[in-house]
Amino acid sequence: MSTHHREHRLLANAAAEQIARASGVVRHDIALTLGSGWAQAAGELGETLAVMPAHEIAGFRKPVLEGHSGEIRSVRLASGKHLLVIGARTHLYEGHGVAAVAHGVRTAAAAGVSTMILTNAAGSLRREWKPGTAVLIRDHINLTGQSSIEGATFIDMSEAYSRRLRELVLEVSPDIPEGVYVQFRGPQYETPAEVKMAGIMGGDLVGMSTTLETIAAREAGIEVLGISLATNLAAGVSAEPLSHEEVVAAGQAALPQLVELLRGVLDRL
Ligand code: 8IG
Repeated sequence: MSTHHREHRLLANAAAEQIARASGVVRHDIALTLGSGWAQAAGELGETLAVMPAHEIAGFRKPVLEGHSGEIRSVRLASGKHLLVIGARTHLYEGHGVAAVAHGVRTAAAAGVSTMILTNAAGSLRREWKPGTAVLIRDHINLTGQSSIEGATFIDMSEAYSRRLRELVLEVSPDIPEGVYVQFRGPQYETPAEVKMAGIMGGDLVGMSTTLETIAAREAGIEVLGISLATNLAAGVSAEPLSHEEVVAAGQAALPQLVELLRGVLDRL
């Protein structure tokens, strides 16, 4: 194992220890990363045992985005399982590197998590997915040109987004559409030509997160469920220009359905 590897692991272990100390929960079962628009769901999933400002936990930073809570929360679910809610995500476009991006997942792994739910807000290539539509991520295309792992680590990605977990979501929400999420580095939104390219490649959603976290989770042996909230039609799909305010507003309007979906899934895990 490389020195880098060991440093990342040590930082994640330190963070997990802080979380265990603050919450009194030695091992968490499930982690949930909340993307833009999903933050408000955090308090509605079970009994909160502890809330911590993420920047007080090793390796996390203050969120730069409206729509991210910047909190890490330990929640006891009705089932008795322990959920770690990560309301702080570092994006590749912030420029802190891939290790910062993967830190939430590595912390979840160090906290004992075996299932990771990654949520995000995304642009949609499908006109029929109106702003506020939740979409199950079936697969991804990583266009960042980067990976969150290093070395001769040949992780199998043939079912990166667990079929078992997707089927479970379909039990809760039979009409939820499925799509392929394409991650661009950002921070600029795509040009219409780039969106068209993503579509030709087989993409349905465009965003700036998730794929590098999924890779880190698969490396750690964690089962991944990905859910996007389609908050805008991608550039060129609609005549409207893109705005972050639109994203936040669509998230707010969709919140009750998102909470219901998450609760349904968490109940079955
Ligand atoms: I919300 O249209 C949201 N995030 N790359 N493109 C990219 N990221 C996004 C978009 C979008 N909408």
